[in-house]
Amino acid sequence: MAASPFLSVLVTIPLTAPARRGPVILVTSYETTATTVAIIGAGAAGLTLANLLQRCGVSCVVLERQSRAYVEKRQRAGVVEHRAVRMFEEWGLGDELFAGAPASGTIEIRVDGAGRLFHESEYTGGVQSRMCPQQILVQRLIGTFLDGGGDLRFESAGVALHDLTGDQPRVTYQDAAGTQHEIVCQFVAGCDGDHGVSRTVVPAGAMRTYTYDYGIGLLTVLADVPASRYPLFAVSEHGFAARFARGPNASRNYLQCLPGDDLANWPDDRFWDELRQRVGEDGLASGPVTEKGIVEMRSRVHEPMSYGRLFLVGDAAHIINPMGGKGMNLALHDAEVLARGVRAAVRDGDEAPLRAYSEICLRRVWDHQEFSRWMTEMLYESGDVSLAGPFRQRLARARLERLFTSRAAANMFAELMVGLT
Ligand code: RFL
Repeated sequence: MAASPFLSVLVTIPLTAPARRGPVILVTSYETTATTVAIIGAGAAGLTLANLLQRCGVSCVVLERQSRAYVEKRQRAGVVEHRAVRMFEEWGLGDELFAGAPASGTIEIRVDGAGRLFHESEYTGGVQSRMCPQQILVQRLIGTFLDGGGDLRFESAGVALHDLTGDQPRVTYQDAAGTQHEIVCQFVAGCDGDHGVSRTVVPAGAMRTYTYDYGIGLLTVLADVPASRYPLFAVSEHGFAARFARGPNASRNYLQCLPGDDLANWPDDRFWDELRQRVGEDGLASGPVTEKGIVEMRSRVHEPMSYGRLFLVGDAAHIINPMGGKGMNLALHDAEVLARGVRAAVRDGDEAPLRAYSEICLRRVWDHQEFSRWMTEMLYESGDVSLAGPFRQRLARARLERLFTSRAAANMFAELMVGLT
């Protein structure tokens, strides 16, 4: 169903007009589009929602602040969990999105330089996640949406949300040529990440925020050098380190660092030396560093994930520390729950699924927040004894050992990693 553009005019009369020349009338013309869902943000969440709505014939317009080139290059996550792969397959998008994406069924956990492989698929009945760098997923989601005639507007500036508690919310913005636009819709999907505009319009008191600060810093380095053979988690007295593939010739590397650490403390040479020491590989090859940053290990959840006809999706509603690789996967889950809710409301006049949106999503969000915290404590405390002391270090190592000695423990870990439930 295509969006329908028409033109509307907003007349603004200033309160204090010059007396002698009569009132000045400022005319702001808007190009107006009517659609069912206005989607703010073309990240993993917004683009997934847009594609699913397109598949069920519900019109939508996607507004993205950045350029297409920018969003198609932004590298973050690397693994799409099995549940999300299955979800895309069920919506008929599996082939387009995951062509050539290898399965991800084994991880390596290295303690003091001694590595052991954990074959997730042994505990999941052979079910595996897929390795698909986030920017590739985004590129493909953009391609499928546009190929299907989708309305996706890059470089949309000054997005503002209006009338969210009425029957007909509106979204206004300005395009790159300076033209003012207005989208009149039934629902607004705030898919604009943690620093977007959508959540900021929710009045104080209408939403509760839960925050957890791990008190740890995490240096993340993207480099043009292949990763280790398997996703690698390394634990040692020198601190935590991890390496993951981001395509065949690139890797995202992580090093535990001090909270509030400064990037200036991490010249490339120091980073590579420290990585070699922590993974116990003197010969580990270095390569050109393409991005470097420090992530504060922090998690946050905003409840409920909706306000009036605004629905927050993905990072706009919750952020999770990178341990366990759940941020993008939660965003994909939210998007599907919302797509189903909108479809029921539009097609069947049934708004009950939309009313349940927040509750359904939050169940998974909290489950994965718990997993992420559990995994973070186990891996970080197993290594750096200064984090929680020698007694807890021994406890953390016992917990880690259990993954290789208890089938029940291994099942739980594998299920959560792969996103079976
Ligand atoms: P995104 O991807 O941030 O997309 C939001 C989009 O909204 C746009 N936007 C606006 N557009 C219009 N008007 C405005 N006012 C706007 N404000 C913002 C932005 O330009 C952007 O295009 O949020 P989304 O879609 O909810 O997706 C969430 C995921 O991106 C995020 O959870 C993951 O990247 C987190 N994450 C990881 N998740 C995983 O599942 N596995 C991982 O291995 C993983 N690694 C990572 C990560 C996040 C990282 N960062 C950001 C610290 C590694 C890193 C380094």
